[in-house]
Amino acid sequence: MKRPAVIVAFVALALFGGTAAFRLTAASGDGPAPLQARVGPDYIISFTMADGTPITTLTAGTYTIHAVDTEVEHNFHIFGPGVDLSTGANQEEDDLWTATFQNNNVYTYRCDIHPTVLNGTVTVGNPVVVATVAAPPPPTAVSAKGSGNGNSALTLTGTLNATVSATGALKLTLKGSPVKVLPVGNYKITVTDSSKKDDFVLRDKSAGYSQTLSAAAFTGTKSTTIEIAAGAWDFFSNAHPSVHTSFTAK
Ligand SMILES: [Cu+2]
Repeated sequence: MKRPAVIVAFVALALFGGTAAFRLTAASGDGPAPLQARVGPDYIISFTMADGTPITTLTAGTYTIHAVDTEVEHNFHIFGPGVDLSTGANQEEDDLWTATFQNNNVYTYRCDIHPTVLNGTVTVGNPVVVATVAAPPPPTAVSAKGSGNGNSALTLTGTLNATVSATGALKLTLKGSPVKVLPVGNYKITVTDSSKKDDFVLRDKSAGYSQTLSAAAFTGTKSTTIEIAAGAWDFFSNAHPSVHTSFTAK
């Protein structure tokens, strides 16, 4: 068996000049050089081409793997779709494996005893990566303009007081005075609602947007932070929407 192989190798060297890869091919009999799977000495795991180049990607196909496990305390385990090969955990080994890597998959190799320290992956083709969907942010107070809303870093321009009387009269005041012209900015609006029939709706007429600050059935006090953008605003109750009070923000 030895003699014919050596003869083939010499003939091939004469013909092609003999690259390192070719010599390995000739030495192993047939097919491409085996991939090198190695664990140990010490805390080292590697999966490389015959020339020592680390393998991170691989073309789908069938390969020979030369697995060398030099430490009793480690093993080399490679697994993924169609592949599950391992050296023994309590022994040293020198194996030749055949593995078929399927397209568009990720394969993992590791020491099963030290999986978080000794591990690696090989990507074959273009596997679909399932994106981790971030949890939606917690709900925050609503802004009439949809910006700066509920942000704790928000700079408040002022605090407005809104009231709904027991008889359904609505007021919006700043420092005790009815709001007629308001500087543009972010306002905390505290609504005190004493009516079970009336709501308090704040409307940005320029933007065509309205927000209910206090629902009809609600009585009590609640606060909302709202960005008041430049334009014409008013507020009213849906119990009697024809009665509305306007103000301007600028
Ligand atoms: Cu280990």
